[in-house]
Order: sequence, then C-alpha cells, then structure tokens
Amino acid sequence: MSDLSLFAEPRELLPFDGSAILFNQFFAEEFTRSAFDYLYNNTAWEQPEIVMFGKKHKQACLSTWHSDAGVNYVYSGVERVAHPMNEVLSEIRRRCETAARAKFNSVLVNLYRDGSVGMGWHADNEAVNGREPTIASVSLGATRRFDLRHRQSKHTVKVDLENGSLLVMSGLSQHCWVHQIAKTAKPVGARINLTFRLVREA
Ligand SMILES: O=C(O)CCC(=O)C(=O)O
Ligand SMILES: [Mn+2]
Repeated sequence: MSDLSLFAEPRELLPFDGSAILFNQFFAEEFTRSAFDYLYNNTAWEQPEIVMFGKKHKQACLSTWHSDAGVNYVYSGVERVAHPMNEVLSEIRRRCETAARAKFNSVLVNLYRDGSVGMGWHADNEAVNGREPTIASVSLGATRRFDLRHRQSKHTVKVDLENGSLLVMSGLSQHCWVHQIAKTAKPVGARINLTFRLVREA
C-alpha cells in the first residue's frame, strides 16, 4: 500500500465510549475550493448572542443554521432560526450520508475567521439531536486542531482537521466526550465547518 492511500484510510479516533471516524481528503481539493468560496460569499452570516453563566455574549463564530425540516435549533440559550438548504450544502450532505450511512436534515455552518476564533468545550447533546446522534463534520479552508476529552477519565484526543476532511461522530460520543476547537496564536486563515445532523421536530 502506498503512503498516499494510507492517508485516505478512515481512522477511529476514540479508544472507547463512542466513535469518531476521520476521513482525510474526503472531498477533492477543487471541490473544497469552490464550496468554500460559495459558502463564504453567499451565506447570510449571523453572530448570535449566547448565554454563559447567566451572561449574554456574542458568539465569536459567525454561523447559520439550515434545515429542510424547518426545525429551529436551541442551544446555550439561543434559538437559531432555520434557513433552507442550498445546492452546495445539499451536495455535501449527500456525500456525507453515504459515508456515514445516516440521514441528515439540518446543518450548522460555522465560520472561524482566524485563529482568534474558537469554540469552547461542549457536546452536541441537546434533545433535538436525539439519543446517540450521528453527526457528520466537514472542514473547509484552514487546518484547525480539534480536541475530544472523555468526561470521566479526562483522556484527551487531539487531531488536525484539514481542508476536505470528514469526521463522523456517533454512538456514545456526545454523551461521554466533549469537544472543542481551541484558539491559536499561530497565523491561520479562515475555516468553514459544517456539522450535519438529523434533528427531530418537537
Ligand atoms: O468546527 C468544528 O470542527 C466543530 C464545530 C462544533 O463542534 C459544532 O458546531 O458543534
Ligand atoms: Mn459540536
């Protein structure tokens, strides 16, 4: 087997209590470039105010929520109003559904403008995601480090999420682990992350 094909092999990141499978170079470079440009320029980015420790803060990440089930998404005291999917999101979703062997009806689109923007420790464990959700996370643009930490043992897994990668989290991963994108002082460009989910109407 050549070195190149080794890179393309999906890799399980979690040693126990759930699954997080990383597919590097899942999307071809040409596709990622046009998808990034389209989403960067055509998304009506929002900067929601979240509630942390009883105080309102503007979330550092710009983002939008798209759902063809029309389901609004509530987390950290904020309600994200559902926008329709567009063609680029639908195409990426189709490819994720095949790899993840799961269905998705919604996606949270996040823009990390540079290294000063991160996302703190959390799990995607809101009831609207359902029990043991499968979540497909696509990275476009700059590489950023992604950390997973086991809630009990504090075992930590650190991995670079590169342009064109797909990370499929499932099973107990949202119950037993938390995850983050740490801020970095290194000069990094913009990154767009898409997390596809299957949410249920209330
Ligand atoms: O940007 C990432 O890779 C993670 C995003 C995330 O955890 C989320 O949107 O819930
Ligand atoms: Mn998350």
